[in-house]
This record gives sequence, structure tokens and C-alpha cells, in this order.
Amino acid sequence: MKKMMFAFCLVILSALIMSGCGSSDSSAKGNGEVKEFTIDATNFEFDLKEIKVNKGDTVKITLKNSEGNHAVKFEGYNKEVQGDKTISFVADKAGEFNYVCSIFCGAGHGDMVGKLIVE
Ligand SMILES: [Cu+2]
Repeated sequence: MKKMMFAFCLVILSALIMSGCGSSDSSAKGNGEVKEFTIDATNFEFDLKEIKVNKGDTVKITLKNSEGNHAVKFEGYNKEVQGDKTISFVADKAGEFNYVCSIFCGAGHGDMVGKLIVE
């Protein structure tokens, strides 16, 4: 009987853990399309200077550091991607948001900007 209680507790516990992860997952699907972009970063420029999506879209961003070491931070969304990684988030706020390099990379660091437009 004790064994069964233990197994039961394990099931409850794992269910709690899984639901906890689910609700805090910021990459949860929006009700729009999934839009994928790759930003190629060099010294000192993002090749993609404008990203346009519709409100509710899931924005998937892959950062590629072709030259130097950069990151992309989406102001207003508080999302950041560093290194050669991919992030995704739901564009649930309409407006224009700058994205900037958030790693101090050198003389041209301030020029590394782009704009996320959510319509
Ligand atoms: Cu920088």
C-alpha cells in the first residue's frame, strides 16, 4: 500500500512540474503564424534592420554571429538572444520596438540597431 501511495505522489509531482513549465514557457504559441528570421551580425551591423509581423504571430529569431560577438535584445519585449541561438516569443504587443546589440562589441556597437514592427 505504501508503494502505491509513493507512486501516486510521483505522478502528482511530475504533473505539477510539467504544468509549471508549460505556463512559464514564453515560446508558447500565439494565435497567429510562426514567422522565422535570421539576423546575421557582423562588426558592426545587423543585416536585417526591420522585422515586420502581425500581432499574435510567434516570432522566431536566430542570431548568427558571422563576425564578432553580438547579441540582439528586443526592447519593450525584454527578449534577448546571444550567440548562435534561436529564441521565439509571441508578438502580443503592437507597436515599434527597437532591437539593439546588448554586448559591448566595440566602436560601432551603438550602430547595431533594428526595428521590430508589430501591426
Ligand atoms: Cu555590441
